Amino acid sequence: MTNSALATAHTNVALVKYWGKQDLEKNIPATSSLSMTLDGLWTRTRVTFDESLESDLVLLNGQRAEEKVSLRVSGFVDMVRVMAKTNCRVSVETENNFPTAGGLASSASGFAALCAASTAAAGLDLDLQQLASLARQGSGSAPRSLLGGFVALNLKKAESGQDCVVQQVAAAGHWDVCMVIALCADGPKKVGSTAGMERSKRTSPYYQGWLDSHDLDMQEARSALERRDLDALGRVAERSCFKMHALAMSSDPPLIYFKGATLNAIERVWQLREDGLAGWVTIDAGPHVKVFCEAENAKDFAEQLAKVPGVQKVMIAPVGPGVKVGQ
Ligand code: 2P0
Repeated sequence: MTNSALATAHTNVALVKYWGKQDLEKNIPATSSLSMTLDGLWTRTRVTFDESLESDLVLLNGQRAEEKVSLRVSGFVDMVRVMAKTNCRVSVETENNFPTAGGLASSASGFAALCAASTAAAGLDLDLQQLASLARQGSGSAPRSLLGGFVALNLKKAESGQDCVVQQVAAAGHWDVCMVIALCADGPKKVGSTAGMERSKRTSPYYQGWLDSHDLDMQEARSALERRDLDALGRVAERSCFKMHALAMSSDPPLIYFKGATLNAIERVWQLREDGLAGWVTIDAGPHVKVFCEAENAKDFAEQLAKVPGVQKVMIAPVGPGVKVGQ
């Protein structure tokens, strides 16, 4: 078996969000989702099966990962070991070129890269949907980072025998758009996505409304994407984002991922839009504001957001590529 492989996966940002699981154990989302893969923000992971190791060794950005992270990585590699019929321990060296666990989808690119590298290192030859199913068990947003461009993770009916299927809805070249990312705080979030989703599912009175209104968001987003209709897709993306945060805020106890700078940035984007600069906000389970806009307007948004009180750094991410595997 090939015993070492390197994979690079880019992060993605959902335009139609996933929030809530229908099956916690298998990590099956309760809704479909639609994302854009981001260029310039990536995780690069080398997995090496090593007979001389007595336990898995996980390095994150050159440092021994904390136990919680190591256990999650080992748990994931256990699934690969079962498939490859091996007990061999691994070293996992992983590097993110952006802040980890702060609402910038590090788990999406992280588990996409880990999935691709560990299966390649184990000599497994999996098709895209098999990889997606495995990646999803690491993180619900990870299958979307296997592909470039605009990507849907579609739930399937139980009788189809598949849980969900990943699909490239449009390639990166389909549309010259960007996400302008305004970093609005430092450090990891206090409540992770899985815990937040479960809390919303259990306690938010709006959870059923979220499920009931989700298909329409997916349909409208797909159609707007096909037509390259920025207004229409931006509008769906904003409403999906704020529905998701309304679920978080209406949970018991409430969950607020926003910081003061988040609200300042939202206000600035909306003001700029009123003044004729077209861009729409989306925010994940963290404080950072991402603005979806035409590539030609990205610099203007970046300059404006850099002046917003509390915004620490601004990045521009065009549409990015899918996962790449090497030796
Ligand atoms: C998304 N998020 O669709 C949504 C929107 C954050 C907000 O998927 O529990 O780390 O590991 O499946 O993938 C982030 O959650 O969650 C996420 P798990 P994940 O992008």
